[in-house]
Amino acid sequence: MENNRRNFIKTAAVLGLAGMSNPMDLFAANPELSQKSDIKPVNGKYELPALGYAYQALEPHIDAKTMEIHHTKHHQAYINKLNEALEKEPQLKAMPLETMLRDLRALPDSVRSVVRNHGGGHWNHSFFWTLLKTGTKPSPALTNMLTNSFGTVDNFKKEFEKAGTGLFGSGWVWVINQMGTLKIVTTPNQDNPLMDLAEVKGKPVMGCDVWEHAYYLKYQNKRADYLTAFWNVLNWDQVEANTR
Ligand code: MN3
Repeated sequence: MENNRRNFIKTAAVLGLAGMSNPMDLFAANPELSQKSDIKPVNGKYELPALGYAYQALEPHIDAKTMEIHHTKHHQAYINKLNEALEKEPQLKAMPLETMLRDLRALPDSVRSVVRNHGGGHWNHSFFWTLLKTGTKPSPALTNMLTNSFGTVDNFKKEFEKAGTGLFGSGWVWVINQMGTLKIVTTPNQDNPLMDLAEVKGKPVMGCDVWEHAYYLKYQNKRADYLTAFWNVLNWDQVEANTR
């Protein structure tokens, strides 16, 4: 099943590169793919998604200034670089972002590393913003899943924080769903577990940005404190939705 899916994506990518008139027809033929791949250019350009909440909504755990700079400067910059690169390979604009990330090896050399770094940055941040909200807690069903995978919810948090503080340099900590078992993985830079180039692949259920730009204004070098505070702003309802 997974092989068929990969081959399909590869075929789609190659056809897209060959200048097929409407590569979207291929995605329309595969509802699973089109449903999951909803980050697409609008009029040929990827756009900054709205947060759906105010910059100050996560205070005091994540400060408004950090959120504003992170969203309007850092995230926007990934989008700008991605758009700029796709001008060289405009046929790729018809392909959802996630499809490109899942098959980076099939992309032309001229854009592969930009799509990996800046397309990855766009996907990761778009995902991250949906995971932030104060005042939620794990439902009994999610608690069960976490308990089955990590022993206790507290132990899950401990393991997640340990992975985040242990990651050298800039990157992301993720939870992926492997056949109902949740697993913590890290990726460097703007890589993510969807990518064919990732060491451990899987569908992200949650992720936390541990680049310094995500926390430096408030926490300076104390990444561990940022990770502890993260639990106050994690949207557990969205995490549960992502396990389905
Ligand atoms: Mn970031």
